[in-house]
Amino acid sequence: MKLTIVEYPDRRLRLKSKEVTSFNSKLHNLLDSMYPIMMDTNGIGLAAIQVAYPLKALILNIPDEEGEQPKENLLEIINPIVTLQNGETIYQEGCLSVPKFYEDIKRFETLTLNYQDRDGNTQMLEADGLLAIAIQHEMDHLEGVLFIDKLSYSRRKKFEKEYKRMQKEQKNS
Ligand code: QAP
Ligand code: CO
Repeated sequence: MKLTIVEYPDRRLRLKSKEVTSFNSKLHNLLDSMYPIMMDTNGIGLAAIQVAYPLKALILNIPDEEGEQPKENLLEIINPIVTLQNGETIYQEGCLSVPKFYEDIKRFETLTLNYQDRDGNTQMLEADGLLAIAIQHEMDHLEGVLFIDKLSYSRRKKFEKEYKRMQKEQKNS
């Protein structure tokens, strides 16, 4: 399956993703195709809507202590539901759909999640650190929310300015 990353300001990023109901080869094909595009673009997380599929599916591959992302660490999360969330943490986030822009975002520090794996089996996950942050970022995509939506008015203006500047630079080259 040939996939491309949907980039801001594409309206598809605003769609609300639908529950996955069929855990069939089509879903497996989509998940299998999301992994290489995430790795090729230096991502750590990718939601299906970022490759134009409005489904409640996301993948995560958080770098380990050595900064490596072995495929064994790949998490595939379908139909996630947060059951517990605690604390506060701030991290400088980015997004494959909003390239080259990074800003501090406040999130919950720890999370407990129920979700399904690619075979439809129910799983539970307790997350903290970068994994907890990444899950919240990717789950926002399922609701059509981008990290730039969480910026203060002045930071959002800063983003708009930088975005317009990058558009002009791309036109001139
Ligand atoms: C979401 O983001 C995330 O601008 C995943 O030029 C971000 O993988 C979770 C990326 C921060 C937790 C903390 C962004 C790659 C990758 C860019 C990503 C870029 C190239 C973003
Ligand atoms: Co993102």
